[in-house]
Amino acid sequence: MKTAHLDTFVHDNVPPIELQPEFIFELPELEFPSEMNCAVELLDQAISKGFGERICIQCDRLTWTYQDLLDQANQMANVLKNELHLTAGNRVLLRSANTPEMVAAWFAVVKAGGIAVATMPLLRSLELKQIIDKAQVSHAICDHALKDELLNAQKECESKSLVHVSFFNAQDSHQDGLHHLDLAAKSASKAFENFASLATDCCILAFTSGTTGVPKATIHSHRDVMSICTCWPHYVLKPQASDVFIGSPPIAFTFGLGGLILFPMRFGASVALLEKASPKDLLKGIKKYKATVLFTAPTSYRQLALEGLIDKGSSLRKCVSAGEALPGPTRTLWKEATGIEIIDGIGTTEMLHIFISANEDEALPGATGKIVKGYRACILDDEGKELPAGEIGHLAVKGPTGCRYLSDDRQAKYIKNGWNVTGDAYLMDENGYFHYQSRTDDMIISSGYNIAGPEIETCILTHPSVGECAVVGEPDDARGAIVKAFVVLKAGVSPDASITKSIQDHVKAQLAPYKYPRKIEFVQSLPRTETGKIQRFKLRQ
Ligand code: 3UK
Repeated sequence: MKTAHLDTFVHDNVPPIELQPEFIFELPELEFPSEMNCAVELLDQAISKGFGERICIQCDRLTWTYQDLLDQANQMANVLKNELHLTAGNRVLLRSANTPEMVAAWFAVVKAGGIAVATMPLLRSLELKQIIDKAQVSHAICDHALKDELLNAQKECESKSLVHVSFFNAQDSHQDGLHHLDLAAKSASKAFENFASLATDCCILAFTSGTTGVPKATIHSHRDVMSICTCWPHYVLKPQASDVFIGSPPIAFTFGLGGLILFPMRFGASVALLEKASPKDLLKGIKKYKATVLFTAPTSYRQLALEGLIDKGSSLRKCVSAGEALPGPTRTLWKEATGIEIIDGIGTTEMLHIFISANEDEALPGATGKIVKGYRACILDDEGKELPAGEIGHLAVKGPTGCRYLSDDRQAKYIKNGWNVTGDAYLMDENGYFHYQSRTDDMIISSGYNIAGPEIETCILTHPSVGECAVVGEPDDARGAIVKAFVVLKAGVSPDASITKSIQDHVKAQLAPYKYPRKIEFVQSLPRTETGKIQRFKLRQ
C-alpha cells in the first residue's frame, strides 16, 4: 500500500494485512478515484455545485454559509502550512465543544493533508496526554477556554511530539505569548492548494476507550469518510437540502462527526451547533433553529418525552438514535409525544458509522434494523462459524469501512476471518432484522441461564415509577451471578420496599421468572460516558 504522506507515522503503524478486515465495495457509487481528499469532496465541491450562498453552520454567535466555511478553512490551512509547518501525515489534535471554529479547523487540517484527532472537551490532561503520546500528535488547535488541561498535557507528555499549539476564540489575546489561529487566519489568503491525498490515506484518528482500559485509536481514510456519506445517509436517512440538523453527540465522537457535519454537508443542508446539549438545550435549539433532523442518544429521547418537553408541533421530521440500544418503551414514548418513528442505528468507532438500521417505515420495535446497503452482517458462534437465523451469537460485519487500530494488540480480537466482530451479542431473525441482546461481556450467567441485561431494563422501563435503569450481574455463591437493577425513580417517587416489590412483580409478570432482579438499588443517576453510554463496569464494582 502506498501513501502520499511525507510523515508516514500512521502509515507505518497500520495493522499487518493478515489482521485487517475484508473490505467490500459492491455498490457502484463506492468506486472512488485513487486520488481523493474528502474535505475537498465535501466542501470545495459544495461550492462547485452552487451551494456557496446556502447556510452551512449556525450557532449562538454566528451564521456561516458554505462559502464562509470554505474561506475560514482555507485561511486556517494556510496558517497551518506556512506558519506552523504542518506536513502531510502530521497528527493534529482538535479540542473544542461543537463550534464552527472546530469544524473549520477540521477541514483546514484535512485539506492540508493532516490527520485530524478530535477530542471531547471534558477530557483532562491525563487523558489528553495518552492521546498525544499514542498518536504522536505534533500540532494542537484548541478553544482558548479549554487551554489549561491541554497545556498541562503538553508538559507531561513523554514523547514531546507536540510542538505547535494554537488557540481560537480567546477573549483577550494581546501578547499572552500564545499562537492564535483565528487572528493569524484573518490576514491569510482565502485560496489554498489542497493536498492531493490518496483515497486510502488516513485523514482521521478516532479514539475509543471502549468500556475500560487504554484508549484505542482507529484509523480512517478519505475513502472511509466518503463511504459512510454514501451508504447510510442515502439509503436510510434520506435528508433534503432544506433540512436543519441538530444534536448532542460531540464532533469527536464519530456519531456526531457524521450526523452533524459530514452528512448535512453531503446534501447541501445545514447544521445548528450547540456547545451544550442537555435535553433542555436541545429543545431550545430545536425551537430556535427550526431543526428538522435530530441526532441524539436513547436517554435523551426518553427524558425529552417523559418531562413533556416536546410535542407534535415541533419542526422535527427525522430523529436518529445511536450509541446504545433503543429500548422499545422509549421508541413508543417518543412516537406518542411527537408522532415520529425513531430511526435506530448501530455504529461503532471502528466501522466509523452506522451499518445496521431501519428507516421510519421499516422500524421494528425491539430490533435495531436490517443491514445497511453496502455492508454485510451475520451472527457467529464462539468458534467463528455462521449461525442460522434465530440464534444468539457475536455480531459480525464487513463493508467499505472496517477496523484498523493504530499499533494495538487488540486488533486481533476485533477481526475473525475477515469479519469485524463488535463485541455485541445479537440475533438475526428470519426477516433479516438484527435484535440486540447485550455487550458480550455484559451477558449475565445466573444458575446456568444466559440473561441479557437490556431485555430486563426494557421491561423495568415500562414500570410507571421508573425514570432510568441499568441491569448488571452481581457475583453470587449459589447462582454464579444474580440479576441486579440500578433504578432512577421518576421525580416525586420515593424509594421503599413496596416500590422494590412492585418492580419485581412487574418483571415476573412479563418475563421468565428466573430473569427478575433479585436486588434493586435506587440511585440518583447512572454513570455514563461522554458519548452517553451507561458504564456497567462501574455499577458492577
Ligand atoms: C453500542 C449500540 C445497540 C454497541 C457509534 C453510531 O456508538 C458508537 O460507537 P462506539 O465505538 O460504540 C459502539 C458500541 O455501542 N451501540 C451503538 N449503537 C447502538 N447498541 N443499538 C444501537 N443502536 O455496543 C456498539 O458495539 O462508541 C454509533 C455511529 C457512530 C458510532 N461511533
